[in-house]
Amino acid sequence: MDKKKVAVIMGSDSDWPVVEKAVAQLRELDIPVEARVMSAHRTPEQAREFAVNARAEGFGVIIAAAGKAAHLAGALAANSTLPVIGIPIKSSTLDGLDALLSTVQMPSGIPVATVAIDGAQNAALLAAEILSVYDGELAEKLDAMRVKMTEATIAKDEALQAKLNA
Ligand code: RP5
Repeated sequence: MDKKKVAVIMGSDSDWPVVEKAVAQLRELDIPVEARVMSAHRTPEQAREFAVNARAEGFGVIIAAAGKAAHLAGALAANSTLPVIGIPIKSSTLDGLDALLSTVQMPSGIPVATVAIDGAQNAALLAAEILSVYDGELAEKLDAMRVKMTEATIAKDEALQAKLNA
């Protein structure tokens, strides 16, 4: 079975400094990724076309990052039954709260799994977890990451205890 790709769509190139963390995480896990700038408002036809064809093009998950009145994730989800993960971007005077609410408050029937404001790494990890359902090798990599994280946190606690008890 061919490896499914992850699409990382951002509303503007100004979102890239956040979005690149998702791309980096996916690459680290050897997940094929394509990153595009497409906007629900500025290029609605291109966004729709992309979503309609995404499954046939070999994508397994779509990540959509947008700020302000962030309709990108919802607009992509409206045109595809692939899982869509929304990243609300902090690019406005409202510190991303506008994007969070615009992304998370989807009507019943059209889900968007929304991560934290600027939560690019978690978006990538959630995409990887979805793909890992049918990919044992990827599941092993995710399990190994968790073990490393646990060990790192325990080491931080030990370092703190050593400092406090010195
Ligand atoms: C949103 O508006 C984009 O996702 C970006 O976060 C924000 C600002 O876009 P630019 O004006 O910087 O292109 O659609």
